[in-house]
Amino acid sequence: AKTIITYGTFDMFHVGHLNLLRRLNEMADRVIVGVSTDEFNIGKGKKVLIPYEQRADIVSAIQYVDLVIPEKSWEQKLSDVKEYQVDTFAIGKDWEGKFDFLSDLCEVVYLDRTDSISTTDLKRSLKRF
Ligand code: C2G
Repeated sequence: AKTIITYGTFDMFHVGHLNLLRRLNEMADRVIVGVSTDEFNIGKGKKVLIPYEQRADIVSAIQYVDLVIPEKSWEQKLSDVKEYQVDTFAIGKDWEGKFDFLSDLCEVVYLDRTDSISTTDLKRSLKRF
């Protein structure tokens, strides 16, 4: 059975996230998602609106997702791939090339993003209310 893993913040869950997770489910039998912890996002310089517990709860409820783990560091991808016998690592093309170091351990795939939606745009449009 094929296992695929991805990582992300998944703040203010939207169809861009959903489309990606649906794609992963089409590509593998088991889908694992590393949801970035609040602390890790500070390290990414990324402000999040929704706390980790709630972001992890929402991702866990998505039918395409089999397992949610916390993403606490950049390095954990190496041990996660081994621990969960991952066949493929996949992430959106905004990260193209950044995780090629994993290609010794598993297939590395960069997927098209969904256009015209992002948490940044959602936050900006919310400000207008
Ligand atoms: N995504 C997408 N289309 C969008 C927005 C996001 O396909 N319109 C994808 C991203 O490419 C990523 C996933 O949804 O694969 C999660 O996006 P983010 O929550 O923005 O992830 P990010 O904060 O970039 O964290 O170690 C990897 C990092 O944790 C990725």
